[in-house]
Amino acid sequence: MKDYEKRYEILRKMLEEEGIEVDEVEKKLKSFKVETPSWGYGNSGTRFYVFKQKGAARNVKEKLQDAAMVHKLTGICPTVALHIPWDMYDDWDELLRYAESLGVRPGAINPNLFQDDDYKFGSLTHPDKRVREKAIKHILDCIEIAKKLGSRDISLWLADGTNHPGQDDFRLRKHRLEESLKEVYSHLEPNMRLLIEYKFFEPAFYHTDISDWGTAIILSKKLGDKAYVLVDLGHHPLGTNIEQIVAILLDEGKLGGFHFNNKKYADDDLTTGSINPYELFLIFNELVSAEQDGLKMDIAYMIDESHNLKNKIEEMIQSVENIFRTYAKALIVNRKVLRKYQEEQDIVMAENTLVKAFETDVMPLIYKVREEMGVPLDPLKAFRESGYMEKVIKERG
Ligand code: PSV
Ligand code: MN
Ligand code: MN
Repeated sequence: MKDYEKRYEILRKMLEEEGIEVDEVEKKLKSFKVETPSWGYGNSGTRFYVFKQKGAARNVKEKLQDAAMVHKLTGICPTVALHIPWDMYDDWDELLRYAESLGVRPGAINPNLFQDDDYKFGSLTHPDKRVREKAIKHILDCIEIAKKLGSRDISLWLADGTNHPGQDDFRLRKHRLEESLKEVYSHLEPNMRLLIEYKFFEPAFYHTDISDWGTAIILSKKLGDKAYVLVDLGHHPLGTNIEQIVAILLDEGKLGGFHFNNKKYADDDLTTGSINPYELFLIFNELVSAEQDGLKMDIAYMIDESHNLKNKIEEMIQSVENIFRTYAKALIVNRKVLRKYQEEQDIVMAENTLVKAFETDVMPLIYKVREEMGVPLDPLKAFRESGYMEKVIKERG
């Protein structure tokens, strides 16, 4: 890797000859940020079994430590999504100071409306007003926590749905949901945002109340300017064209955030970019295209993964790497040429323009950016050499 400068010069020249502004690409890469999830650092697994890992974070402070390590090595993960009550803490000011002392900050706050007997038949959609009020109260508590921590976004994923035809009335549930969300929305601070996450099934197996982006955008449009849609890459039926959904949400000004992961079958939460890297590229292609066309967008990039088999910190670094590299590839798409081919209906060359960027080895660009950011060129290698895991295994047991 030491000779990356030579590779960098060759790549830079090649891109410049194509008319790509390499300085601009590097600037974009340096300002890219992706949030990691606290729940990705603790022991978790499938409903079949949790394989406990030595040294896995046991509480919110340890999760912040691990997230800070990922940020230290990658330079692009300064915030950590928190999940309440999993990350409940009795002194938020102290926790905020602790996070800052590690070099990170709390990011999106994720209410938990699925681990409580009361939510068996729904939370914000529940037929019983008492349960709906309890769910609303929980989100309002999360808004208070967000205010204390200086977090802007509330990421809302609901498990609400039914398992059996006839179990409840779709439209009544929709009305209850809208009413509950309105109440929640009215408590957001002016700078805060509600990110509405959809998922087509699971844990509900017949219907889910917010099953798709259509439902999520309807809700966010009815609520107002502080409500956006959150796209989790694992939450669509197989074969769904996610990049098209992204394009439409961007065009409507309603894309608020991403939960990155990858799926093979359902909500597998596998390493981002590990199953279908080209799909990830096509998604970033839409994001970059919209940005370059001057669309107003403010997107919270977040990872939503929790791993049962791989070392959690290594896996997070691997995901961050895949995301960063794919973003770089989308940044070097020759958009002028692509537009020209599109206008001429030269389908083969239009497609090849995308494939060319996708197949370009952008690592020299990334090494250059990392060098200038003062982070290791190979974060995974640096992690393995750091002794961090050995240290926390000793400390945490
Ligand atoms: C459940 O599907 C889920 O993975 C959603 O994607 C949420 O974002 C996440 O859990 C945390 O609540
Ligand atoms: Mn998610
Ligand atoms: Mn999920």
